[in-house]
Amino acid sequence: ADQAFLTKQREVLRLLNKVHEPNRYKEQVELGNAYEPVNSLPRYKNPAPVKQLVRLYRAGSLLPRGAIFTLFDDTHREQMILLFESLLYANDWETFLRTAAWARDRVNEGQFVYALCVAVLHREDTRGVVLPPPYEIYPHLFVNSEVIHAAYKAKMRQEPAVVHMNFTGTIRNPEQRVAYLGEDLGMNSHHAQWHMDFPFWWKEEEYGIPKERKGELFYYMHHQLIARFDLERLSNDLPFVEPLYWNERIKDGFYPQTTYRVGGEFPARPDNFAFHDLQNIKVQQMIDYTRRVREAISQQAVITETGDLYNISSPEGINVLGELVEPSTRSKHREYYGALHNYGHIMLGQITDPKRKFNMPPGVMEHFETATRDPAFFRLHKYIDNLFYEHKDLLPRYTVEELDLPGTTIEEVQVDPLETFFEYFDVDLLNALDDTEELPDVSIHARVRRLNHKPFVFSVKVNSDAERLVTVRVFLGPKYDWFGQEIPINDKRHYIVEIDKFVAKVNAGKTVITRKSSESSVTIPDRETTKVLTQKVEDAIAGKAQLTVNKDVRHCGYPDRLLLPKGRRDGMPFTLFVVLTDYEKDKVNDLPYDYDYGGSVSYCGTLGHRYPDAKPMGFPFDRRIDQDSFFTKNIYQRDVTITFKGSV
Ligand code: CUO
Repeated sequence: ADQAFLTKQREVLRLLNKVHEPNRYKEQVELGNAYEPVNSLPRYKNPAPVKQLVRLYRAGSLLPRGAIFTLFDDTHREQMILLFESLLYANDWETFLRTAAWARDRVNEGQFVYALCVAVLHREDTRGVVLPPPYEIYPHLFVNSEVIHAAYKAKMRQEPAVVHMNFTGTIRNPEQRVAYLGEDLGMNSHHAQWHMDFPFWWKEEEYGIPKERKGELFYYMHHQLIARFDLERLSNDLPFVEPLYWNERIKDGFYPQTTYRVGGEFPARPDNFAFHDLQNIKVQQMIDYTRRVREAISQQAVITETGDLYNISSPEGINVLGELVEPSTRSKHREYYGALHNYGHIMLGQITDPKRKFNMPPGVMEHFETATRDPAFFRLHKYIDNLFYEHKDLLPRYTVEELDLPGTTIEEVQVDPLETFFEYFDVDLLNALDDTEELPDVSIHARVRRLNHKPFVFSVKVNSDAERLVTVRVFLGPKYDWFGQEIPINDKRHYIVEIDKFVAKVNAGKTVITRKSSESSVTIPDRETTKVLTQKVEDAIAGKAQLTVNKDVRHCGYPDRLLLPKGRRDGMPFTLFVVLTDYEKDKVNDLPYDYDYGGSVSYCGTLGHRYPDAKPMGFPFDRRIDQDSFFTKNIYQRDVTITFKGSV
């Protein structure tokens, strides 16, 4: 890395370090104090947002520092977007840094972190800059209250500490058996980063940064999260998730036992609680939106703002539907179809204080960092997912011509033994604690239990009549349901998770393709800690070591540890699928082997390139399946067993 890049990386880390502490870094403070954004308007490609931001700041109308920021609150979000746009429109790095240094001590820290992270992810001149993991920026959103209290105690006593964290609840709550997934740090940080890469509030034309197939990816990534949750449930003798509905009670309550840095505990929800009208969102409205979306699906056309009908029966229809339901700024008719999914998050987040009588802080569902902790998250998304499948199920089945890859046969698939286990992981809590003049920092970590698996290799033996490039698509699905019945393929497709997707060359004759679990296209490895990252940058700046920059570095990505579901102690049968398709037809970007960016393309797409697969996401399991004609010679299935090797 050159010095210019190292400076950027260092400044970004500083901006995000102990962000709740003002006056942290002398140079940045001076830079911020000396900067008058409104006197520097020509430094911005579009000066309107920064002008408006400063106006609100001077009027004292910004969300105060210390207050809880939620993206789902319109005012909070609009202010955050003003800052994001100020950062995005800064003409050069200098202006970007000055703007950020100015904002760091003046804007609410939640808004600041969000805007800064999204800007760093999208600016051309910060490509390759690595952000600290969200659980180190905001430990409060990732660990429970008990841990925070213990950490404070340790700091007061000036004793380094490792605090054990338990999953929320007790064994009397069956849902707790899968809390290890919903509360997994890597999973929550994947989800939070995904929403930073694909914000629902993104203005493609204005920013000039397209987010192609964003609506479809919203459907697909969340569908995969639920399918993965379902496989964990099955591994723990729990039935598949049931969708919720607006006029039905939510059977399982949730006690987050998590606390805000300032502002108290996250609100809890008792068992069998009903949805309530909020001040600005009514239960009946949600029912009406649902009805309209379902009408659009059954007619295969949505009504646009101009009253026209927009056809959704083509393979691109799912993208339009995704944008309608999330909704994104590209919703074909925001008024008419509402904001089914986003409002769902708010309805659940505010369920226990719907009239805001008690001024309770936002619920876990109102932050992407915490949403999956609540089992109702998966129920909300199952309900949304079922709408998507109502649509997908109206599309014609793939024909044999679409499925087949003539001349190519998978003869055999071999895979190492699949084994999972629990391990410990320590999270640095440094950012959780206040700085005090008298008390220096001591090392304090939370020790969490998390799922992992033994690395494995699989190999695919192919017989081909010619040399060709093939896309290899690997999936895993359940074999039996909760009742022990074998699941027919047309039902199974809903619970099939993607394991990998890559390009390989097959020769005329026989070829053996081998691939490692660590290469998977859905996952990323553990994120680098702030400490390690900071040290590396300082060493590189001092000329003591080299720092290699990966311009395609991804923060979004399912944790590699969770690639496999837990399985059972006595071995749990699953079905492994391998599908070969013609890469010449699948390729999108003009590069050799298009699936190589950043490692997590299947769930996270790419930043700055088109989604690298022309097929509908989830192909070929996204549509109805006729089991008699589905298994062409390039589609292979076999049983595999996942064995859980025990607990720490
Ligand atoms: Cu990711 Cu609902 O969209 O949490």
